[in-house]
Amino acid sequence: MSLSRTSKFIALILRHKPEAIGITLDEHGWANVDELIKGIAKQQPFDTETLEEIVATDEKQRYSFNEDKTLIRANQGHSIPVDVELEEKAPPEILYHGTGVKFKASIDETGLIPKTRLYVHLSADKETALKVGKRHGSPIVYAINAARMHKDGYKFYLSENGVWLTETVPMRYLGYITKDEE
Ligand code: HQG
Repeated sequence: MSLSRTSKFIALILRHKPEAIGITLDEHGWANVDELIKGIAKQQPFDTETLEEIVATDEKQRYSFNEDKTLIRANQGHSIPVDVELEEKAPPEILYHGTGVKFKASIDETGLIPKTRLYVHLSADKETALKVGKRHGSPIVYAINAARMHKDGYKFYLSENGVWLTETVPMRYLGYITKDEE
């Protein structure tokens, strides 16, 4: 299996489904590295070196080890309720959210909600948002008035790998960017 496919499998384990390899996460989202390696190795060839390579080279820097490399966790993206000790931070003026056109009608009614994840995921740049949107078919990008939300008391967090997170984005802070405005 390619490194990137294995990385996606690790994302599934560390964000959504540790039971897929019979392990558990602690309250801060940490998995035991030995257990993770043994669990994956039951299903495909896998060792410490491969894990270290994936953590170092993953294109979105999705994972972190603790200091002595006995524990590993995903930096963000969880659906299981863990506290990864996110840094609360004042956001830039504008943040972006890319999604599928097919969700537009629903979003325009209720604003952005986290669906299965713990947070709504936002990016500091339009290009990243557009890429995220394309995962859901024909994409659209929303611009979020993050500075105003923050002023109004909404909390923002910046994950270790640079993803901005917030619990919900009410409609009044959302603007839709058409292709022409890109
Ligand atoms: C949409 C990837 C209907 C929302 C990416 C999104 C990201 C609504 C979808 C990270 C809605 C959930 C997260 C509403 C929100 N009505 N649809 N009211 N509110 N939605 O996959 O943001 O490769 O959970 O727009 O790079 O697409 O996994 O979230 O389209 O950072 O590391 O509901 O996942 O990173 O989809 O992606 P997702 P997302 P990784």
